[in-house]
Amino acid sequence: MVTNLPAKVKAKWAEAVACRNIPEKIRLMKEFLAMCPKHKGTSKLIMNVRRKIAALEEELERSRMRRKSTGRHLFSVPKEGAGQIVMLGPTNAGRSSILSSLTNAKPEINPVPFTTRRPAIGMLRYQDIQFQLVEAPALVEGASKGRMEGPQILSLARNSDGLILVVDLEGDPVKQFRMIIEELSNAGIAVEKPEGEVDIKRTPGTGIKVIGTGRLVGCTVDDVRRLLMEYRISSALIRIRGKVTLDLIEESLFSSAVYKPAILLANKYDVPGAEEKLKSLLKEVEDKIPVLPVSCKRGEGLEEVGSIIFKMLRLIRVYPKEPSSKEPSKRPVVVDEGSKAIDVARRLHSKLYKEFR
Ligand SMILES: Nc1nc2c(ncn2[C@@H]2O[C@H](COP(=O)(O)OP(=O)(O)OP(=O)(O)O)[C@@H](O)[C@H]2O)c(=O)[nH]1
Ligand SMILES: [Mg+2]
Repeated sequence: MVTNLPAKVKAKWAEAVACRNIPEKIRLMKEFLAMCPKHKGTSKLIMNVRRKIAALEEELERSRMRRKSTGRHLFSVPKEGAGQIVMLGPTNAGRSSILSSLTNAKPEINPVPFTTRRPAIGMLRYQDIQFQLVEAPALVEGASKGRMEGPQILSLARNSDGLILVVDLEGDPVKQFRMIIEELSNAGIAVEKPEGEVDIKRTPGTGIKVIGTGRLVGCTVDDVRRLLMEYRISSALIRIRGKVTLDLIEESLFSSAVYKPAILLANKYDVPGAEEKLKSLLKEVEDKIPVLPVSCKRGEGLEEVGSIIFKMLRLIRVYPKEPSSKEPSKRPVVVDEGSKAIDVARRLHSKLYKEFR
């Protein structure tokens, strides 16, 4: 069991997490690893910490490179609308064509590979809300190891609210899908829905609170408090979804793995032989994520994308009403399915939010 770590090892982890200086943080994490007992229950944790160290070392290397050359910088796209959806796929799969079919954006569409070099952005209207679609530059094998701006692309995916994976039925869609999943998984991004999810946010002054739609399994909120105190965390919001055990909460302290809901668009459904390739793709994907065959050329299959995204983000719309008016507002506030009135208040007005508390 993960929870058997000795107190001084937990204290070392707390020290590493609190440290803001990257080289020093790496040193403390390595010290933690050296102290950490090695057995079956800690193997996953050790793997996660090693991954964290590797990511920090890479970040350090990148910032050194940035200082040397001004050409490289992070892609960052400020969020707009009810959710930011990043489109990922190999070159020429048709990401720009899909973006241009679904939104007002006019990215360059071209048979020449690697046409899109910077994120291209458009807004997709769905009923009375909008989603922000972001076409990431093409993902290549080895992206997670640094190839072709891979780390920047994967960090766009990590910061998104959901993903549209794009493969094409002209090439080998199974191979393309495996490549995307492999690169995402190397970067600690999962697209298959886990049984339980934990998101821990340090929030000074609130104490330990467990929120969200999930259920604690085999433990109580007091057990969670005790566990976090061992890691010197006395104040945090723990958002849970699905079935969450104490082990999962402890694991999430060491792992920066995230889950992103995703759909897979199999584009170029119009080409000869597409039907057969789609069958192999469906077999490969099983029911991990929804697959939608589409053709930008014929304008087919894309109508459902908005409603699928809405469902996949598990959103609900709330129509607030001003006390002075009879009718509710026509502009909804969009929040998570598991949200409470306080979350709506937070989105509406920070003053209202403070008063609510
Ligand atoms: N037959 C067919 N061709 C398509 C379809 N969608 C896109 N294409 C063609 O595929 C080529 C690449 O399309 P893009 O939309 O530029 O692909 P991309 O994924 O954005 O590619 P890069 O940004 O260059 O990595 C273009 O020549 C498109 O005309 C489709 O549904 N059917
Ligand atoms: Mg493109």
